[in-house]
Amino acid sequence: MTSVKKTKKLKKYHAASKQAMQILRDNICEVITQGKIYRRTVPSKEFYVHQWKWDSESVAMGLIHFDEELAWDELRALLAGQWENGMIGHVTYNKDETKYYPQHYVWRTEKFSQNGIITSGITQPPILGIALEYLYQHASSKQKAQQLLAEFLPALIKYHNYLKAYRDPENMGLLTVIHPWESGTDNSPRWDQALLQLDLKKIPPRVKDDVHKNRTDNTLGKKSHRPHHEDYYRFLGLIDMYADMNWDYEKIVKTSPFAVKDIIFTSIWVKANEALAMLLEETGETKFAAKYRSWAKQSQKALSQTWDPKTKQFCDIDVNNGHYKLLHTPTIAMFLPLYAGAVTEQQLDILLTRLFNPREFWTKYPVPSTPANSPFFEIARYWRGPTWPLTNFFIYEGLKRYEKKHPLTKRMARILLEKSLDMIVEKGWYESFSPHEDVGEEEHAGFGFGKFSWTAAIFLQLFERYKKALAEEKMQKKQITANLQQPKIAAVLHLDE
Ligand code: 9WN
Repeated sequence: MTSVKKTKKLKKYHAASKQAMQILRDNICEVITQGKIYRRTVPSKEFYVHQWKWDSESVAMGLIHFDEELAWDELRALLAGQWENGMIGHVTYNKDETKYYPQHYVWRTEKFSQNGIITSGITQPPILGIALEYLYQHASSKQKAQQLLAEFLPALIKYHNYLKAYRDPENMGLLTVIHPWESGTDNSPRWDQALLQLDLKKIPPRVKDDVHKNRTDNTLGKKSHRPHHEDYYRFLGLIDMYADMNWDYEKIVKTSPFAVKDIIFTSIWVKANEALAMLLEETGETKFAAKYRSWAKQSQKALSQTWDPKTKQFCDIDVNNGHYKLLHTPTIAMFLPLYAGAVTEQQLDILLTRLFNPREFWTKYPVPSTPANSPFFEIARYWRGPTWPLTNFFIYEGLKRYEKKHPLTKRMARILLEKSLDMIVEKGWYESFSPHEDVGEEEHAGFGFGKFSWTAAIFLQLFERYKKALAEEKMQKKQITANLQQPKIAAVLHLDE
């Protein structure tokens, strides 16, 4: 790219980053509970009017680039609803809002609420530690950041201890999710097979009636972008079953028809433990840090063992009823072990061949959540096809983690970075995106709800990385020019002698 083109692009991204900041500011909601004010960013005012855990953790990492206080407040509001046992709900509800389905009462979790804050009874991928480390690294005052660590670390430790105790009861290093919503990739084909174990006939009619009468996502949003009714029966059926078990996680993990070792969740868990250990070392707690480093190492090893040589990919594992069954449907999940540093050289070769195959994952706007040539691929339906900025962010970071191990990774990471930014700038601030070129047809645009906080926050983070990459490239160019000039200078000097 010529330097004129580069400058033009930089200007375009810069203007878009201003829009991203505005979206984040506009999506902040102040909620007063028991006399305390909480500032929370909602994913989109069009539908998602509460606080979502992994959205919020990503949003905090976007906010830190222009308003530090807002960034810490975001996590503060999230942690205010943490349960006594350490669980952090995937949704922190605003009781005054009714737009979103399911509403708070569906969960029957009032008795576990803290500070009067009602949350769901399931969690989401554990980005919290990664977000805390990011905020700490980007804080303008190290002294203040140290104080903030003292405030936030106990909650993070409690959350990690909850996950280890209840989601890895076998101590095998792989974490169990008990609901597709916990994985964050709700209707991904990765769960199709496991979900079949929840017999639709066994779901109480009142649960199905509730879905029929009260579901709002497919009326406020486009039906073709959203999961099917049958998915919702199962999503709500599981919630009802767990509420009947009084949210006893030991029992739920043992007996639920949906209990799966999730490789996305576990890959993020590895990074989050590395981050927690680093933060503990920063505060002088070296011995304590070793425990979380060992959890990260254990999970790294366990992830590498989920590789299936037949299908040549990492696999989730269905652990329902104590049977361990690999789930083979190929999805974006297979690349997350890169982020965790759990990939051998041979596996890396295979993964890169699949990632850079235009028929599978390397589309015009990679990386689609389901391979473009898969029989399960549906261009606009949520996690069954569209490209999502957050998963692109993880894959980008994963490729960077391996940049010294394979000549292709650095170049491809750089291309993915630019394609992700272009996708958002060209298609808009949507929830997810068509992996194909926008040729003016609806199915090639952005999908889901608009003015999306997550997309804005990831844009800001990716833009930071883009600026850093440009600066590095400039330095390298300078270095090369200097090296080239070296012999000439020598020759000149020689002549002078
Ligand atoms: C259920 C908020 C959330 C994301 C999830 C995404 C979607 C919720 C829904 O929206 O899930 O949690 O109602 O569809 O799948 O990843 O956190 O943006």
